[in-house]
Amino acid sequence: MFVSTDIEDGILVITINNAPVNALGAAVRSGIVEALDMVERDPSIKAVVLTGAGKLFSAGADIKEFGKTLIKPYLPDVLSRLENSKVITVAAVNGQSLGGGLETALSCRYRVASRWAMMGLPEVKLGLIPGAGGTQRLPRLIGIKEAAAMITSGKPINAMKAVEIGLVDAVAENDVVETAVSFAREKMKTQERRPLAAIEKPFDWDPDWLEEYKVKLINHSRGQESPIRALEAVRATGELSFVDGLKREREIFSDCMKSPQRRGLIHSFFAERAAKKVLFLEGSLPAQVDTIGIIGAGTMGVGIAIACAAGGFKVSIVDSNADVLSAGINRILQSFQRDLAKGRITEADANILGSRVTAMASIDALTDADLIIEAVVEKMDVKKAVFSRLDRIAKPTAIFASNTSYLNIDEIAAATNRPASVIGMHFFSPANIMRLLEIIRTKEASHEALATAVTVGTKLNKINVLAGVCDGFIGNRILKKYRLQADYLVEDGAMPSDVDRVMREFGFAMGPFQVSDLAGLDIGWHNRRREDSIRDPRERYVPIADKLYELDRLGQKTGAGWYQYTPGDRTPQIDPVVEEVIRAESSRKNITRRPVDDTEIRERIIFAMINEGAKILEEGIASRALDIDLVLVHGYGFPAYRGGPMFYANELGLEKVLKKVQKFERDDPFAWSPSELLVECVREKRDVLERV
Ligand code: 3H9
Repeated sequence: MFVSTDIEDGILVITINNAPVNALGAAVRSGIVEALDMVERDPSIKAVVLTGAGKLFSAGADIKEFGKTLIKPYLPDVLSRLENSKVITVAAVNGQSLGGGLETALSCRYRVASRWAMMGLPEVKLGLIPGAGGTQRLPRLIGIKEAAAMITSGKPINAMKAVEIGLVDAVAENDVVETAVSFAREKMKTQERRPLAAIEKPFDWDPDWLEEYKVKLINHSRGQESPIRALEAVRATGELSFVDGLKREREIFSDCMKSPQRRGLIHSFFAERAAKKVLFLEGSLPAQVDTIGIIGAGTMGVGIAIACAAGGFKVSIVDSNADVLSAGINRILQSFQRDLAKGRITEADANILGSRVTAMASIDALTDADLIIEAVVEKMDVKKAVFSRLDRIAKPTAIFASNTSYLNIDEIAAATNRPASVIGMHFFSPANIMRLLEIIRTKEASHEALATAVTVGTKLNKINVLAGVCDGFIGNRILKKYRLQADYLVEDGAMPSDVDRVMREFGFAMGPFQVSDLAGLDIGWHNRRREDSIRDPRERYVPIADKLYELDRLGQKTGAGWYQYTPGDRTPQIDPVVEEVIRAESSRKNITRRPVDDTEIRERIIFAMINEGAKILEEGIASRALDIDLVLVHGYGFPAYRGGPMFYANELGLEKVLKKVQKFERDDPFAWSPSELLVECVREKRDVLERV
């Protein structure tokens, strides 16, 4: 039974019951229509209260139906019937009400919400726009400005905000359905409110404001089309009748449904959900973790500590340098105070969070930690010394994790007598904000240790991706190929600003050279020095970044790097000095600089990422293509609307990708050896890059 009904003294309570999220699939839509038929047939029914079973009202349309033939009744028609019901209708919004779920609530005459209800129209995050009247009804209810913000951002709002802006009529103190029933009884006595469809246009209709908003939105959307298309539909509320506005909304919705961006974003949505399921760990019991020890109170250690405290763990943070430790603790406490000032948490929450964190001067104090995360300097000998010390002092059941970004954790694990308890937990900076967590499966890691990291990561609200040991794991290994191609392109004839622009046009927030200026050229320099001893002599080496480093051009922090900056302004400006360094380097290597067009820039960088991703799969470093996509989207700014490099490769066609890789290989065989998996997929005409 996808929809149940219950008549209580003239009030029909309709409950959507479609676990896990009350999606509005065909059976639910039919169920609502049947319930509305009851209202038509039974004159004793004077009002309808519509709610959801369990914790949610409804997560909206059933995303699994997208791309398939649609089954009647269609949601817009169902909602039009609901809106035109001859009796009073009240939505009892018992929990999350998203997308079509909120559109359903908007088609009721009144809305009562529980205190924990969240309401939003997140369709743009799926590459769509609301397609069941949301763009037409919401602005008529709360005004064009609030509605445009909700619809184009996709962000949900809470019940307090909803009542403040008039999205809901009341917030229930107790049971929301009982409150909605009483509310309906009250409203039965008074004159009924008009349906939203009957309102001519939003009360704050302002085409000039919309135009300004659109300009900001285009700048902010980085090539993602759905927010701009959604605004186009919102605009119809002031320019067209309700009926024609609905038609406009429908046309745009159908356009978006066919777009590759919709496919990319829905791939990202399901990939995130799939990341919660790590098949080979199913059935493995995680260890009980109450206290997490963190070694190192620098930027990473501090971020990890904030995330762990927010995840409900007791945190002991250690640094042998007393100044660093006290600065670290201050930064942790300040971060809770900032959240308090921004209204994200209450004072009581801030105090609880603060009380969870303890500063320790020595590793030796971590005797009762259940999980210990090391975040010290990236030097193998330092890390080995830390782990060997831990081995002596930590309790036998403790699990050790290294936050290294590159180093061989098998080697670190070998410095202990319990390698099965050693894994990697590679956080991304700032660790309390970035959602990605690479969990590194060392050669001897026990399932218990890995399952523990997954459970802790989930409590920290991270997207967990398992990766094997190799230089840079998934993300930094692919990033290296990206960076190398960017450097080669510059040596061959492009300028950093060309490469950065093409990557921004592809959807990255910043190009590689801008990122380098932001991070600091010293980071790359140290990393290259680390690689000097392991770099294959056949690899083409571009020393331009070293030359800039030697000129003390460390990026934004020194006012000059790949670009120059005027004080107090982060806008990168092209610098003739850099162009001179680049030209001199090309000439020193006898490279005849040539025009490099945008397609070549894009393909060399993106195809290098795809080829490396395929190698990572073929070697078993990642077990699923979607894991690689998640890492690049959530850790490296790959545009989510392109799905990630592996999804994008499938969309382009693997044969096309392989042909180009083989063409590039002719110029630089070492950089471009094609992945065997890629070759195999093309040979076997498999259109999905996945090990089978
Ligand atoms: C829309 O409404 C279009 C309309 O405007 C117009 C139509 C004409 N459908 O996330 P979780 C599955 S577009 C189908 O892990 P949580 C999900 O895949 C829709 N399935 O739980 C997972 O399945 P599995 C606009 C869905 O508690 C399971 O439910 N709505 C849907 O962490 C649990 O999900 C949205 O964009 C769905 N709509 O978070 C809301 N939603 O177990 C999308 C979820 O097999 N949903 N599933 O892996 C969400 O944001 C979160 O799921 C929610 C719960 C916050 C609701």
